[in-house]
Amino acid sequence: MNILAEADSGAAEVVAAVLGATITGLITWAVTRKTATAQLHRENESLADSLRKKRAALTEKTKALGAATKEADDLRAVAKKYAAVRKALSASSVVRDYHQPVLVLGPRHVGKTSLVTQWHAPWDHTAFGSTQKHRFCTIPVYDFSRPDALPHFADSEVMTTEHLHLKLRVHDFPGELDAQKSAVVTARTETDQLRRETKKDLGIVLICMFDAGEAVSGANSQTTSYYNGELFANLKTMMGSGQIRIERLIIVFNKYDILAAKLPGRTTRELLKLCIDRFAPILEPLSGACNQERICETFTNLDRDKPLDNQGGSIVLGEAARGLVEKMAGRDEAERVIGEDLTTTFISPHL
Ligand SMILES: Nc1nc2c(ncn2[C@@H]2O[C@H](COP(=O)(O)OP(=O)(O)OP(=O)(O)O)[C@@H](O)[C@H]2O)c(=O)[nH]1
Ligand SMILES: [Mg+2]
Repeated sequence: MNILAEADSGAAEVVAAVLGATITGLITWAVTRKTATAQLHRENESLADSLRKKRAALTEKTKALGAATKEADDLRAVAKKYAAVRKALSASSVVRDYHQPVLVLGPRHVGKTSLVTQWHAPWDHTAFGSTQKHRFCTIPVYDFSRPDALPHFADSEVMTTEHLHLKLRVHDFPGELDAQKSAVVTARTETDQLRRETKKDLGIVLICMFDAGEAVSGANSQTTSYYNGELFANLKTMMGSGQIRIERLIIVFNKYDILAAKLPGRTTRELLKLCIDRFAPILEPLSGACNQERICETFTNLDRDKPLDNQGGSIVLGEAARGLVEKMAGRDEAERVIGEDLTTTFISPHL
């Protein structure tokens, strides 16, 4: 009996222990599960929140992308238009005229107007009287283009072509002392305009004409008083102060036909030497006014009654234009266009 009772009480203890452990395990499991569930719930909430925020950010970014895409499309359209405008602007060009001032000086009847007319209206052989007042005319000498030379006024990034027209502005004065004042004023105003127009250090071209026939008889009083007038003194003063500059001094011995007829059998070179010996002292007041290499001389025959015998006028024209063409188009181009200098420079050491 006791043995049985002890056995029962041992079994009961085992059952109680098993039950206790089971209940404890269940409680622990339940508590752990609850904690894990809460943790998962929190994590879930946080993830859901993060997802919400990311969705909102995505929506914003999608909106921004749409706006940027639209803006890019608009800009592409503007760029297309701008490219078309640039193309049109760069296709436009600027036309500019540049003038080389040329002053034709000399006493009465030496042939100043004959020279100017041969350049300006070579077909005109009608008789004309003495020139009564200062006149000028424009003579085209050379046209060329410089691509991409100038910024367009509407868009300075667009470069346009410049079409240049090089011309001579030739002044014909009456061969009287009174007209010399007007020649001096013209020299100054033309130099100012030339510097403004070309923005280059260019000067005027002076053509001093003589009647070559006087080389035999000696310079007449009209010739000596014309070149002894204040003209050269005034010109030299202005040169000294930089107000004017002589680009080229061309001494023209006109009426070669008369000289040759008076001294038959002489060569052109001999006749030229004679002219230089006779006329160089008259030009003495101009000495030092410009570099010797800028001084040259040539014969001309401009008799309006014998147009087929006319000679030399085109040589003077080329030399009057050479400086401007060289400065604007370059030395090589000037040589190509005007060609060889056919004048001589025998007089320059005398001046
Ligand atoms: N024989 C000859 N006559 C010429 C020559 N050149 C000009 N003449 C003549 O000389 C005269 C005067 O010529 P112009 O050209 O009027 O002389 P200018 O220097 O303009 O004279 P002004 O206007 O009075 O100062 C005209 O009858 C011309 O036909 C030439 O080379 N030979
Ligand atoms: Mg004249």
